[in-house]
Amino acid sequence: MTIMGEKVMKLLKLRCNDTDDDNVDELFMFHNGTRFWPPSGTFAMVQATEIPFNTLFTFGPDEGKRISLRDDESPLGSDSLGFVDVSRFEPNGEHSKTFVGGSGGDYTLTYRLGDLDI
Ligand SMILES: [Ca+2]
Ligand SMILES: [Ca+2]
Repeated sequence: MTIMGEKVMKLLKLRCNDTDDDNVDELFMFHNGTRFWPPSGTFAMVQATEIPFNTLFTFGPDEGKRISLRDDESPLGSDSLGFVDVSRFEPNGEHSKTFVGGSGGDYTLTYRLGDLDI
């Protein structure tokens, strides 16, 4: 009997290459449509900075994941800064992708894929 490993994705860092707003964005992120970061409120980032993550997601039966980034514009809602799609069929190791499909800003997500023995 073969014991299968569980495919996992660990977020490593988020880099702000350029903000959407003039100076600072008020960020929050979603994993497959569920808000997960920050735990409450928003996180402020300015151009040419990055923050580390240590967030682990398991794929389970899913073939892919979507990480979405938004910039708060309270009280007028929020702006989409795009998404990063991750497939379980990408090779294990570190990857960096720029958020695409948003209305502005330029952000790069770095993550690692691997197999967790279960
Ligand atoms: Ca904005
Ligand atoms: Ca904003």
